[in-house]
Amino acid sequence: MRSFWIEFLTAAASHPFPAIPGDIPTPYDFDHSEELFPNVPAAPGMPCAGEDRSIYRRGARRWRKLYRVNGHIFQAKRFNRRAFCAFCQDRIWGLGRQGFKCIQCKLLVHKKCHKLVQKPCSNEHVDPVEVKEDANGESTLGRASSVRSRAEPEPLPETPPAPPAPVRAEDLEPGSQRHYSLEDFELIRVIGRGSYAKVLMVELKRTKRVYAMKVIKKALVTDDEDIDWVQTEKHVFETASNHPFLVGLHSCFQTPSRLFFVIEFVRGGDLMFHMQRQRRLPEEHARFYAAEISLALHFLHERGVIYRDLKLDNVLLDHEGHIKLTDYGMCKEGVRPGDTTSTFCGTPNYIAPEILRGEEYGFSVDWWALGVLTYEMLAGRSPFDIAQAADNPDQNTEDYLFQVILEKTIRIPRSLSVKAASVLKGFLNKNPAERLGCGEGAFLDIVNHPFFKSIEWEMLEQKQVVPPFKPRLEGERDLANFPPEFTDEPVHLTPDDDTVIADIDQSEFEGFEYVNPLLMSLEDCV
Ligand code: ISQ
Repeated sequence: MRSFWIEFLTAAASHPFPAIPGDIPTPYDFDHSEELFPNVPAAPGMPCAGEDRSIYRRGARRWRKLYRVNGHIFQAKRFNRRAFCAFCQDRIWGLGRQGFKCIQCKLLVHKKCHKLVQKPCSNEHVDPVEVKEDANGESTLGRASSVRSRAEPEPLPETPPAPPAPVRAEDLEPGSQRHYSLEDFELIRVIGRGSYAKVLMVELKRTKRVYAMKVIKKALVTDDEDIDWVQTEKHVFETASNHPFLVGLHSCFQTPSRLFFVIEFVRGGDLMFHMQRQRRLPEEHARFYAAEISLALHFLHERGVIYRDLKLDNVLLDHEGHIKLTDYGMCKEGVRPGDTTSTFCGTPNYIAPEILRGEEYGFSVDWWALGVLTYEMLAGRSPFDIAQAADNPDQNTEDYLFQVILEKTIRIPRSLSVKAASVLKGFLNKNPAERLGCGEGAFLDIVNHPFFKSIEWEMLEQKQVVPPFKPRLEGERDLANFPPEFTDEPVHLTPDDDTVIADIDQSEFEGFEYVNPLLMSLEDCV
């Protein structure tokens, strides 16, 4: 059986991140971190003069697995209604994605039966799918949007169930489970935007507390794998709400057209924003952030979660300067020690070699990404920046970047200390079995690495270590640490379009509502 992948989340490029040309051997000097980048891009998302485009805000992507058998292109599918396997005739039933559906001829089969299908794919009217062989002799499809539009949506039930009527928090008895609705919040500003979601700063009217609100259009997540992504994000949020370095969830609710995650608001902006202003960080600062991130990753790993999307944009700073990881949509849950998975996903610059090689992988991919991020903090550029790449179109492609990640020996700037160079080499080992954090000693190897010698890990986890940098903030609602191209955007949500809503299978979102009991009881104290 040959499997191949579709790319389906597109990058959301925006701010420039100034690259420092070459590895200039500068003596280690704290003042370097204070230099402001003098250039201003012509427009948001455009590179500055002399800047390398390779470090930008980029959206994460997930490449979808498809299976080719006898001309069919099968995709894992969840069936909400009665469906029968075209091979064994038995019913395909139960929760989850038990079935496979050919995206061309719509043949439905059990996952267990799909390799046995003898009947060739009958569908002639579908455009040929662009297929590219990959390094493993497997094939890669073009962008998912084109493929998705080819596959007809499942016929909807005649009257799609409406989402549960929103219940206003005030209308319920104190102590009972209360759901929120959009009317409970005042929308204040846009603070971020990704491939699927927009993030707003909002106020809960009753308490006047400020939250971040992630808004996702349901029409963009009607595909099965996208719905899994929403579920995963919600589960991981619930787990994350118990750790100081992970953003926690306040509540979830929905309207006919949108899903809303109400998240704790983290005021200090993200590391991408700060790196854009500081060129590179002193080792002391990078050590602090890398150590707090390590604790957050270790917490997730211990609970069976691979984070899979560590990058500067996903590391937020709170008002004191402690980190908080956000965005759990790429996470893989339910991974036990030694378990592996194989989905090709992540943000290109941070994708580990084992993912690119198409190998099964585990928690190792997060330690690789931490290596890339720590390199960026210390060197002020990506380890995979290619000098003169901007002049050569062949070197500006994603395939070329992947080739560099797989093959290029990483050069560590000579300005870095021996311990910093050693930790970078440890995390950026292309062999996951030998990578720092992945061997016998696992997390203890990180804790005991000489680069982290000055870290008092227990104090750090209790937020008892004073952060090296305190974001400048004038008041609780100061948005100075958020990119103006977001905060200047109008905050309104476009009115619902009935024709779009008619195409949404609302049953997919049943049970999305959630209220974090811990935060609720805090609110009751207000
Ligand atoms: C919380 N606070 C600030 C920004 C955020 C961006 C995404 C998700 C949560 C956030």
